[in-house]
Amino acid sequence: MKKKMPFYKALLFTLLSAVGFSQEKGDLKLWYNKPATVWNEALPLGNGRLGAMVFGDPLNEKLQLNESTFWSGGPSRNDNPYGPQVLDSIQYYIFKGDYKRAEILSDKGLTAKKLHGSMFQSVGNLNLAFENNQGYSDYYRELDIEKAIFTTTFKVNGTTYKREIFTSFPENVVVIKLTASKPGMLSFTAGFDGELQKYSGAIDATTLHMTGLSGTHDGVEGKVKFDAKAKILNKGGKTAIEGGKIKVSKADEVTLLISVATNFTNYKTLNTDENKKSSAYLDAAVNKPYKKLLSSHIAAYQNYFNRVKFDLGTSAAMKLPTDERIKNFAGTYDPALISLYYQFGRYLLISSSQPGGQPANLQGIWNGSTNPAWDSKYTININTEMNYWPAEKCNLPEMHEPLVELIKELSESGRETARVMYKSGGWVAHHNTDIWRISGVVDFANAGQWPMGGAWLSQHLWEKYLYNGDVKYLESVYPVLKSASEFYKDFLIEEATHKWLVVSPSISPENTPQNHQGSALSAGTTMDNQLVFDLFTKTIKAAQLLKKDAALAADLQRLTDRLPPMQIGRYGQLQEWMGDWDNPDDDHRHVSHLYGLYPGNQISPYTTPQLFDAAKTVLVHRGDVSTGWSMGWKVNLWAHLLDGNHANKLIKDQLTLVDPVKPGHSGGTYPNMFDAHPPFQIDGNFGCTSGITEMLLQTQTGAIDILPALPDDWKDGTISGLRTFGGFEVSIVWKDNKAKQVVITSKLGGNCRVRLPNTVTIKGATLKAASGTNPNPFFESVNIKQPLISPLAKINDIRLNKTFTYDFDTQAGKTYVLDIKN
Ligand code: FUC
Repeated sequence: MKKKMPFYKALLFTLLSAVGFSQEKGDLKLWYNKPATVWNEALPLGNGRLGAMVFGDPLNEKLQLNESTFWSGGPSRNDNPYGPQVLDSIQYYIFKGDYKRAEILSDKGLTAKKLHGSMFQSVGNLNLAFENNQGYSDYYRELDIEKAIFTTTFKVNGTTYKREIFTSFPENVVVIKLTASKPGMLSFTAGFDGELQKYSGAIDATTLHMTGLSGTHDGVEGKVKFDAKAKILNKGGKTAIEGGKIKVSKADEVTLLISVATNFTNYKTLNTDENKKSSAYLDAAVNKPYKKLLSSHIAAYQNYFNRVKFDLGTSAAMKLPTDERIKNFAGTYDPALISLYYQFGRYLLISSSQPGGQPANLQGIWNGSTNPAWDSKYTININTEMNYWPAEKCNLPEMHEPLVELIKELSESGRETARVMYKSGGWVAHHNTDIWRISGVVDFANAGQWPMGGAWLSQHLWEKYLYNGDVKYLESVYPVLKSASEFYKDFLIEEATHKWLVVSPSISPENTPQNHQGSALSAGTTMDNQLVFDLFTKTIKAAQLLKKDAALAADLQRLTDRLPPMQIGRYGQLQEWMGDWDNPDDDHRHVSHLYGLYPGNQISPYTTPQLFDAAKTVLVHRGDVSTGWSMGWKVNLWAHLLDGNHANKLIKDQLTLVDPVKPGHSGGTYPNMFDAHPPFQIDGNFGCTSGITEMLLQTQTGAIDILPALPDDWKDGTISGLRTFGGFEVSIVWKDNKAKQVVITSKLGGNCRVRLPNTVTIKGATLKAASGTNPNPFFESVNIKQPLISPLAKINDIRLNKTFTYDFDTQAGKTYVLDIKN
């Protein structure tokens, strides 16, 4: 039976048509008129466990394959046991201002002596070498992100060829369908290859087989085994084994299924039978008709993808291939490229992070190398967190689950690290982790001596609760939150001047203050203080909600009151460090002290106007163009500074075409829409998707803030299906830069507070002018009762005076339509 469209969707639809919107077909495709010749032109497919980069070359098709658990090494740890012997001295030298000595000692006694993180590695490639495709014409290649399908078509001597490829979500195999417009035209040789292969050959005339072993790295022996199989299902023609490959001759149509599995069971155990596992996936898929494989894949994908629709309008620029659109973007009006890039971010998260699997790493799940940049692991001083900024608000909460699991596991290994390295309770992690959940200090002190990874990751645990309101969920993560707080309860140390409690030794990721002996080590950096403040505050709230640990909560409150305040320095800037050491010419990519502005909510124009102004000064000093992820972060930050035009400027910087072979130094976007750090790093994609959402809807300032940072260029638009704290789902239609209608569905009931630039009317509820704190407990108003030092900044009230804030009571399951009056 066909389901009736809910009334609010019908209403939204009518309104959209009235204001002239129609999501044109083709909006949600990346497409090209030539095959990929290099990796950053190839197009990504993924189902959370398998990743495939598809090149679409008519002569030599290549699928570069990844499996999310294929990492170098094996279960291992990297704690430096000399920590307790050096810790007191390091803290002493830092307080004395002898930073260099502290750094040297830190590298000796705290930095890992082996294993600076394992590498996520490529399994290898499936290659299809075609015999008759020379001189092809009418070439077309696309990635349809509405269906998660790659297609290429071309013609050779009057025959049209088509390849359709996807990584099936329900079946866990890669599916390739080759067709030709005339019978008997498909002749090719299929074979696997891979740098880490142990064996590659054919089991029989329709089954390819490759096995391999992960690399030995940083003194840890490679112990992850993979098993890859490809089954060839041909209609017509014949197949034969030829030199370890399979030759297909004169087939009418061919379906290939690729299965890859490893012996990984969990971060401590490698005892899965990879051969059996890869065969099981293959055997289950082999008997299903292609049409079924296709439809079940699309349905599973769309279950996530279709929840959010975004339309900024269309323009003639869309008629060009995607790489040319990126190249032209700065100088053309191409709003649909922004919505495409936005939805591509959602596509990438669905494709690289599925419940029950590994979280998206530095490259999501796509890595063509066996020795990738920064090991393609998890950098948790910004990058991993950024990957998950879009998850909840862009209506992909299930995609957040692998990160929650990683945090739980990291809290287990991190407990040992806290004990061995610092003789502290609770758990700690530093700036990197990997599939083995290492939690020690990697690289060198100036980058790695940052005992805050656990504090930042833990914010995700609490924030998920603010969206889902699920007390059972909160109970399941509470021990991790509590234990993260327990670490700092033991580790904080009093500094002599103000008697503040500070984290030491630490750094402000990965920046070095001027005149600091070239050392980054210090105590009480602003970001650390903000993170500990948030961690303690959230742990206290969770404990109260769950009616647990009253004594601990009281302790944490006492400690919170003694944390250093945020400070405004001599240039009117928010200080990055405890001392006024900032350099206004510093354009470092990390803007760690702005954590408090976003993703934190300690700085806002409504409650902390001086800090808001000081944060803006920092961002102006740092400048715009930087690495990909840094620009992605700045989109969010300018959105929280309520400056949509500046945020839009950053989107333009991010959507600058980067040469896939010679990328240069600044960040941007590769032809395949992957973010360029450079090199490729996926955080920039996710950061920018998050930032675009924050321009249209914010939820962290005690209210649902509608169109808080709409750029002048985004005159008309619509977005639907966004989620906010308190379990609300929000759709917004705007015209001539003004909100026209807001539709809010409540999942949990309770007070709904909206802030809008216009007055509104509502049906089915009574609007009241809002005053005081939002009574809805999921909307946090952060109370930073901390003294400001030298408050030079002026009060900035740019939005407060121009908005209207309403409260109305909601019932769970009901939808409310707010019509804008003017
Ligand atoms: C952090 C950043 C780098 C890079 C790396 C993976 O160290 O400072 O820019 O993104 O992570």
